[in-house]
This record gives sequence, structure tokens and C-alpha cells, in this order.
Amino acid sequence: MGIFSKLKAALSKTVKLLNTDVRDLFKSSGRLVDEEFLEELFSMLIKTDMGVSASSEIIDTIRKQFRGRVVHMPEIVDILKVKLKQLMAQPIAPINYAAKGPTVIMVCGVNGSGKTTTIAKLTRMFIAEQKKVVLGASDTFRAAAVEQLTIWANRLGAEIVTGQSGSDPASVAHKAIARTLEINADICIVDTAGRLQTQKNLMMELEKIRRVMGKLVPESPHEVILILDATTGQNGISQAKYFTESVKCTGIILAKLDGTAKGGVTVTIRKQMNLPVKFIGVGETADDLEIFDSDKFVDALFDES
Ligand SMILES: Nc1nc2c(ncn2[C@@H]2O[C@H](COP(=O)(O)OP(=O)(O)OP(=O)(O)O)[C@@H](O)[C@H]2O)c(=O)[nH]1
Ligand SMILES: [Mg+2]
Repeated sequence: MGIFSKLKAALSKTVKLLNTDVRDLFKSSGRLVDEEFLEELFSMLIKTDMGVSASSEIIDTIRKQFRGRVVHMPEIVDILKVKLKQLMAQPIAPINYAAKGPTVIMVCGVNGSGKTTTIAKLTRMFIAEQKKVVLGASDTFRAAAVEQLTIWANRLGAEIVTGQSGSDPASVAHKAIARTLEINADICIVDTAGRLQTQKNLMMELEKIRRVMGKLVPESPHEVILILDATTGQNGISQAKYFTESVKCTGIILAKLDGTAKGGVTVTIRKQMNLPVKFIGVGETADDLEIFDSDKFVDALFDES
């Protein structure tokens, strides 16, 4: 499957909701743009979780441009696409690699957001680029977490560094980076336990992991990636805001976009968080990761072919 078809397939629930609703707004004779029409269009955007602020901005543009006129569906779809592309615009932001030496990546987020699975996906991508990868199992909280990452590492051909159950996550990160340097690996990815931004001591633990990284590899971590679960919608965003305030995140990976009709949440994330969306997760296998390209994303949202 091509990248665009894969994206469309992953977004299919959102695409279906959006396009069915847009079609329902119109009759073959077109439709007068009045307040009633604008309200219907607004609720439709809200349903995909685009958020009040982005949706209002889109509606205002359409009101200004079309009020009092009879429009047909393609005109509205075109303006929706233009507006959404503007709202989501970002440079395509792949990994920020170290200028010299290994690239160190820390992955964090709330419980169950998709951290460990996303690490497997990134590992698959790096290994396909002939890079040598070391994984650090700094989620020492649950024995099953170490096991899960170990299975992925073995399957994908990465080395894994683990610690005793319950041991200090920062010491595991230390060991993982030391091993990365020892075997001259290109990438070190450190998995962390899920946590809530309200758990002060756990947030401090992330800080400690960061510090340890910086001591062994100056300028690192090169990426602190926040994994967001797309299915949690608007809730996830307020959580994420706190998260990025306490741990300096460098980018977002939006996981589980395939499972939701609320893919519009991506728009809110781009609008409200001053962070690039680097990749999107579109399934449960190690291959289900796509570079996030905002223009392609918007095109896929409206492409039912
Ligand atoms: N459909 C779908 N499922 C996903 C995706 N990413 C992760 N999952 C599933 O989400 C569940 C949780 O994923 P994990 O990777 O274990 O999440 P985590 O953040 O490491 O969880 P904790 O370590 O417990 O905090 C698993 O069942 C994954 O298979 C995705 O992009 N699409
Ligand atoms: Mg995990």
C-alpha cells in the first residue's frame, strides 16, 4: 500500500464521518450560506474533535467569504482544506539527529498512550535505515513493561538494556547510554513508565533521566517525544499541555489515529501546542508509523476515493 492510501485507510473513520456529514449539508441545488448552515457546519467540525477555537476560525472565514450566497459542496470542501492546511502548517519535522555521536531519544506520556509500541515503530524505522539501536527499559515500574520491550527488541534486532524491577529508571537510562557508546550504536531510545502530570515525584523522575542523559552525551536528549493517544480527544490535549510544561518536550507522536473518528484532534494539537507532530501511529504493528505531513493529512481527510 502506498503511503497516502495507508494514511487514508488509517483515517477512514474520521474521513467517513466528515464526508458523510459534509454531503448531508448539501442538496444538489446547492445551499444558501446563512447562520443555520454555518451552525450545522460548526457542529460537524466539532464532532471530529477539531475543537471550538479552530472550528470557529474556519466558520468565520466561510461566513466572510460566502454569506448570503448559494454554494456547492466542492467550494466548501476547498475552503475547509485551505483553512485546515493553514491551521496545521508546520515544517515536516523528522528526528533531530545528534551532530556527532549517538542520538538520544526519551519517550514519555500518560499511561497506555502507546509509548512502548511507538518505540518499536521508531526502532523498525531506524533499523531499516541501517542504524544500530539500543533500547533502555526505564519503565521499571511493571515487570510486564520490560518484557514487552524485550520482545520487541528481539524481534526487531535492537539491543536492550534492563534493570531490576523497581530500580531507579535514571540508572537504567545511564546503563543504556553507556552501552550505546560502548558498542558505537547510532540511536538510544529510552522507554519510561506512564505517568500523570499531577504526579510531582514521577515528573521529577523524568527530569532526573534527562539530567543523566546530558551528563553522558552532551546536548542530549536530542528528542523528548510525548506520545499522545488520539482516541482520548480534547482531554488528551489539556493533559499534554501540562506535560510539555514540566518536561521540555521536543515533539509529539500521535498514536492510535486509526482507532478513532476524532482525527480532527490533530488540528487542535497543532493549533494549541507549540510543538511539531513528528509522526502518527496508525496501527499496532511495528510498520504502522507515518511521518506527519500536514498537507497530506488534510488531503487524506477529504479523499473518499
Ligand atoms: N490501533 C492502534 N493501537 C495502538 C497504537 N499504538 C499503540 N496501540 C495499542 O495501545 C495499547 C497500549 O500501548 P503501549 O505501547 O503498551 O502503551 P504505553 O504507553 O507503553 O503503556 P504504559 O507503559 O502502560 O503506560 C496496546 O494495546 C497497543 O497495541 C496505534 O497507533 N494504533
Ligand atoms: Mg509502556
